[in-house]
Amino acid sequence: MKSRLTCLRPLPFLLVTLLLAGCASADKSQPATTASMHAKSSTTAMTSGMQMDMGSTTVGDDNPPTVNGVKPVASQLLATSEWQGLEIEARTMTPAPYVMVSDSAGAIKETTVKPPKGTSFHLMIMLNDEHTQEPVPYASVWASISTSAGKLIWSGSQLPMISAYMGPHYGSNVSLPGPGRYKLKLLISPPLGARHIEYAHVWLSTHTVDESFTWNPKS
Ligand SMILES: [Cu+2]
Repeated sequence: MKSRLTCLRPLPFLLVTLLLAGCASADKSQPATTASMHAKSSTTAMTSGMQMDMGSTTVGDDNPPTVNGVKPVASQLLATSEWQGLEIEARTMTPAPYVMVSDSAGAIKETTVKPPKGTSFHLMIMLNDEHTQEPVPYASVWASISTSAGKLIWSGSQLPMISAYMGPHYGSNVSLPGPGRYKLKLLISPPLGARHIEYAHVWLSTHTVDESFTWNPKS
């Protein structure tokens, strides 16, 4: 499990389809077009109210930058796993809008996707090289959540997303029926495309993660 902050990491790659992740809260008081690198911001607005098995991590910088008028918010660790040197983290944060960026005949278009009413949290799957802590892109992640009795509650492909504060990850907004114990299943498919040889011979099959977590939102 990585110990460093999950915010303020560099974005070392560009996704072909960029998803500007809604992994922070919009601060209407900040100018929308200004990256106020030392603007007043707070990371104490922990609004998700979730109680997870493995503790929580808050963004620890007392004066983090505000990027494009958006402040960081805390995320909570849901579960961790490891696969051939790949650190797998499931995290949650307050549901937030995100922007789908598409290329339609050369015209780049942004479409804002708001979380549906009743969304429980934004689920983020982080894949990081456990040695370098660099995010591993170009994989695909499918997530499903079931009750402890095995009834499927939610299932979906995780979107490749980027966030100034959370870094590249695979995410979606998730609705649960209420507090309780749930099972989380992840199917992680190999990162496709070219690799430098240090990543030869790893992550060549579909990997399954089975974890459990407790969701206990405060009213
Ligand atoms: Cu996200």
